[in-house]
Amino acid sequence: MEQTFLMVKPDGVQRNLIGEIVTRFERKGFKLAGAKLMNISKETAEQHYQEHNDKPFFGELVSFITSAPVFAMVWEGENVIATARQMMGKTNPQEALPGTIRGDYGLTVGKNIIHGSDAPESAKREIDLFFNETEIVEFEKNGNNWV
Ligand code: FUP
Repeated sequence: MEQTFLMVKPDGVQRNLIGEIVTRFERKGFKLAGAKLMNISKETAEQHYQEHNDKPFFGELVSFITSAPVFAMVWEGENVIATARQMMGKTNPQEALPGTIRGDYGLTVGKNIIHGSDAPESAKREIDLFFNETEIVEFEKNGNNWV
């Protein structure tokens, strides 16, 4: 089954949005396969955002994501990578539609509440960067057969 890496960023954790965000993905029908509250090291942050390392906002990005705990998650389900991106909304919360997480709760592009992998390759890379094998739980869920 397809998996994606989602992360409530420091602003989302500070604003008590972990529960709200988890609820949205649960209600949609996805299955939580791993989750932890953690501080990200500078090295992990730089690896995570490696595609942006030549951008002017790279320094700010790394210092923001390491400034306070994040809530890292692995979610599972049919087409979860693309669907989670739709549920998050556009990168800039000013362009994100109401009903999306960034559209409902975000104000600026620097503090946009949530991260989600954008493709199968980045999902695999990001899951491997943040989770070891024992932290990903394989289990059957009663009532999940309808999806
Ligand atoms: P997304 O995949 O939607 O998280 O967006 P990107 O990978 O393009 O950007 C990663 C993060 O960089 C964003 F969440 C916020 C930050 N960013 C800026 O601060 N300024 C920009 O102009 C673009 C992105």
